[in-house]
Formats: sequence, structure tokens, C-alpha cells
Amino acid sequence: KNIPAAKIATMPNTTTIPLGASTKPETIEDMAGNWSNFKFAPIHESQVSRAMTRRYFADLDKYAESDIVIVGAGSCGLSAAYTLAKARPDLKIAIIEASVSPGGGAWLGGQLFSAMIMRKPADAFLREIGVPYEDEGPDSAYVVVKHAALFTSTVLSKVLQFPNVKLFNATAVEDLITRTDDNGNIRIAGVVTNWTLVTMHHDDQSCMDPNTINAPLIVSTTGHDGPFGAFCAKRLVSMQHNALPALGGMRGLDMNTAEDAIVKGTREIVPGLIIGGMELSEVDGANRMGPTFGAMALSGVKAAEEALRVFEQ
Ligand code: AHZ
Repeated sequence: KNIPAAKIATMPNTTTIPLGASTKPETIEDMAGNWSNFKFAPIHESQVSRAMTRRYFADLDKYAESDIVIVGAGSCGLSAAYTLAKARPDLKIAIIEASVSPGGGAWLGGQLFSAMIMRKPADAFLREIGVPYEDEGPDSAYVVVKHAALFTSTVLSKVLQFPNVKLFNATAVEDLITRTDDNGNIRIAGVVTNWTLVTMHHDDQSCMDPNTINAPLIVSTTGHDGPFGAFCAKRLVSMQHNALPALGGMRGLDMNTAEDAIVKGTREIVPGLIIGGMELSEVDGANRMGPTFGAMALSGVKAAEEALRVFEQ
């Protein structure tokens, strides 16, 4: 309000500046060696704000009623999202990720090591998404991706390019929407969300009610118990859902049993809620597998298959 009227009159008209109006030269090669004449396309700050906010709020509006919500964008959730979005481009798929950075624990292979181990036959998923890997031979039980970030960034970039997928990151699922039929059976009918920073401050700030997304099907892949982990499984227990009276509790590490159990066990736990990845270890009392990621990719594939089966019923 302190800007003089004359100055405002000389500001570019925000509605008529086409974005990129003066972006000549058009290629990086054109720019090389010509930096003294370099200039960005002129812009008014509100154009930037509006370009972001109108898309975000349009997405909130569009995905308030989704077909499938995936909770947690770790290796399992992203693999599920990829498989689902590819199989059914007609479905609206919202991914809710509590962290600013999607990927969960899949940015490193284990401890602080770069290489990611995928036990065979999960190498099929790497071929599907086009991630190169080393194979130590036909007798080897595993293949190696040279950096876990290569897997995660590839599957993430593919998921984000599907036009029917929206990732809401920095957003936490903080409750489930439920419906009870005349016989007292509970069906999950959506998720209750909030900005993660808000969710983290419910103890010291008041009146921060959440937002909602309705969906007939939720795929929860929030990982094992941790600051946010195993969220939907824990919520089923706390709401005294008779299908999950108590958590099984993740067991100690046993690669051989853990990976098979997680893939095979990925299923609809209660009507409307599929649980996969390491969240399932908390439901079933399955072992952990440590730094081998094949079960996460294939649990994601199975979660997608289960989702499509339920959806197509
Ligand atoms: O931020 C979490 C992470 O990105 C997200 N998340 C958790 N709670 C959430 C909530 N709302 C929204 N309430 C939430 N997002 O879920 C993601 C979980 O990713 P992850 O990598 O922790 O789980 P995963 O099951 O996809 O992969 C597990 C990888 C592991 S753990 C393990 C072991 O401990 O032995 N071994 C493997 C391979």
C-alpha cells in the first residue's frame, strides 16, 4: 500500500505478460558465450504466486474426491502409484506424503551406503521402470542399483508425470474417514489430512482443524513404527476396529522370511484399506528385512493389483 500510484501504473500488467514472452534465445547452446545480452522474461511477483496457488487449489478441489489415496510415498507407495497409474489412467490417484521430500527410506541403500540391493525376482520392476543395475551372475540372489537415489528419483519422476496422479507432500494423514453400515461393519472412506507442520503442533496450538479427501480405497504404505510410521494400522487399533484389535509388532531381522511375507501379505486389511510395505510388518508381526528393497517394489505392485481387484468388483 506504500507504492506510489505512478509507480503502480508503470508495473507490467500481470494479466497480459505471456510467461516466457522474451525467452529468446531458445536453446542453451544459443545462450552460451552471449551472457552480456542475457535477460530473463520480465515478471511481476504476483504472477508467480498465482501460477502456484491456483494450480494447488485446483488440485485440492479436484482430488477432494479421489478414486485411490496412497498414504506414504516411500519405495512401496511409489511402486504402487506407478503400477496403478499405468494400469488405470482413468483413475484419480492422490498421494499424501508427510515429509517434504518423497522417497521415505529409499534415498540410501542401508546405513549411509549408496548401493541399493534388490533381491531377485524384483529386478523385473527395475526393468519395468528402466533403472539400470548390475547383476553378479545367474547364481546371484540379488541385483545392485548403483545408487538408491537412482531408483527413487526414477520411479518418482515417472509417477509425477502421470496426468492422473497428484502428490501432496508436506501433508500428513492424521485420521481416517469411516462409514458404518447397519450391521456395524466399518468401511474406510477417505483420509483426514493436514499440513505436516500443523499436525506436529496440535499439542501447542489450538483450532487447527484438518482437511479431508474422500476415496473408496486407501493404500497405506507408511512404513514401520516411527515418528509417523504405521499410521493407518495404529489408527485401526486405536479406533478398536475388530479386524485389527492389536498390532502384531514388527519382528527382528530375517531377510529370507521377511521379504516373502510382506509381498504375499499385502492385502485389504479392512474394507477400503490396503496395507503394504513395512507398515504390514506391524500388522502381521512380520520380520524386517533390513537393506533389501525388492519386497517394497513388489509389495507396491501387489497393493496396486489388490486395489484394482477391489476397484473392479
Ligand atoms: O514420511 C513417510 C515416508 O515417506 C510417509 N508417512 C508416514 N506416515 C505418514 C502419514 N501421512 C503421510 N501419516 C506418511 N505420509 O510414509 C513413507 C514411508 O516410507 P518408508 O520408506 O518408511 O516405508 P516403505 O514401507 O515404503 O519402505 C520401507 C523400507 C525398509 S524399512 C526396512 C527395515 O527397517 O528393515 N527395510 C526396508 C527395505
